[in-house]
Amino acid sequence: MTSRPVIDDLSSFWMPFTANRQFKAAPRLLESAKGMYYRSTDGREILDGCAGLWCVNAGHSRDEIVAAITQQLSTLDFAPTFQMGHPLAFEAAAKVAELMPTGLDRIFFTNSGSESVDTALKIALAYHRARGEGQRTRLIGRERGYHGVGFGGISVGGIAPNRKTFSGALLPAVDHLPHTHNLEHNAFSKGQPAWGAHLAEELERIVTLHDASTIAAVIVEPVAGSTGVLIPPQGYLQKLREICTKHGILLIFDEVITGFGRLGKATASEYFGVTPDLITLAKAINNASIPMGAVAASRAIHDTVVGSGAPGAIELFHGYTYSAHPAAAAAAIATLDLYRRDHLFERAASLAPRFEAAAHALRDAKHVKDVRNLGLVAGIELEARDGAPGARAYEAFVKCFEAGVLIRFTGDILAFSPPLIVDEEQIARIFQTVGEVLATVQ
Ligand code: PXG
Ligand code: PLP
Repeated sequence: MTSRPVIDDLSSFWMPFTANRQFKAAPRLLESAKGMYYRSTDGREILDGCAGLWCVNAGHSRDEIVAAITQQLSTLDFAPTFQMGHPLAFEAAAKVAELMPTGLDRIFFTNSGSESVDTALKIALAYHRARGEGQRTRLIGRERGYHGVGFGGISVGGIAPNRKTFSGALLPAVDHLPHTHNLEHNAFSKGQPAWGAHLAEELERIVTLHDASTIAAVIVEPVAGSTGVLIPPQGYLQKLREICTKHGILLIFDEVITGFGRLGKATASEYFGVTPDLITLAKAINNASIPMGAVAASRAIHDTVVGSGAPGAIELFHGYTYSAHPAAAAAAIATLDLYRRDHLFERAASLAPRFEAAAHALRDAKHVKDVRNLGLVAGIELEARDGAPGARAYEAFVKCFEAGVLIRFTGDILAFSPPLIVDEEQIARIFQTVGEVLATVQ
């Protein structure tokens, strides 16, 4: 393959969630990808240990998805979905609905996880208002939660640096549950930790403080990804569900990362056997090939909101120009067919024990203070370097990239979430590389 000359002016692109000056001084550029591998502009193959950004679950540049998008763009490039429609929007919604827990089969399309979160929060408020409980406006998130970067998402989110600069402009009526991370009790847990279900009872304390009649919804990631892979303690999500039901509070699972096979089932809701009222989705919904997100709503929520409008009136004043964009919808249909045809969720489930063993083999590696995992996601937490939090994980990330393996890091936590097509040899190589790299990290 011939490489294009590397662009020498990197100044115009203001990069997201990036140390721009540091990056531009020593850039890492990817120019193509196929299956499990990226290729960098310096011609090296990079094994993808994190499915891009937890999103390319079927592996890169899959022919079936590329063909569906190409065909769609030359047939119908764009069509409005405000007071108009196109068939693929309805077909894609039906296919997503099929994979959702029973009853969550009404699908609202967005273009990203952040938009899905804002959409779900707005649907929650609209639902309560349609039922005559418009005073239920308070939203409950969780410390260390990541719900994207919209004002709604950072308000219910719990990652301090994402909030600090904007703290004067966050949504006014928000509270947060405590996070569940505790290495004293749970270090090196395989799968769900035994300790911590009682932390869900903090929701009762918040309900007592504000009164249930003021609370619209609780939003959590069933497995927290972005903050560094926090696995829910056994029984925790069940308890959250019980308390929400008891008080008429909607439960939203943010499944932007866990949706579409990451835990070996279509959703984390299915994996844990806990059904929320709303699920936010994005990323792997169409293998990240075209921006797309969605909210799956229970039929009760949908019917209440849609049933409340006067005949001929718009029921929900919300939507995006690109909601159910034809190319994104075509990509979603092709992707969901591919997941099914190749049994990729089952594959993830059957690889999970091997993945767990390979991750936990690093428990005695230099700097490691925790290893945790579920399905095809794992986190390895490092001791922070004195006075330089995050520096050690950054060094590990750069050295892994140089050694031909792409991983994620956040703070001093390394995160792993390979495409579900990963094989056992590739799993071994990912963690072996990390072990070798950690031995050389300061
Ligand atoms: N909710 C959750 C649970 C997410 O993980 C979003 C919302 C926002 O999605 P968008 O599409 O607006 O980015 C996310 C996104 C990482 C990382 O490795 C995680 C995400 C995005 C980019 C990087 O920490 N999660
Ligand atoms: N800003 C302006 C001026 C617009 O006209 C629109 C949409 O028409 C938007 C923002 C929202 O864009 P989108 O629908 O892509 O979210």
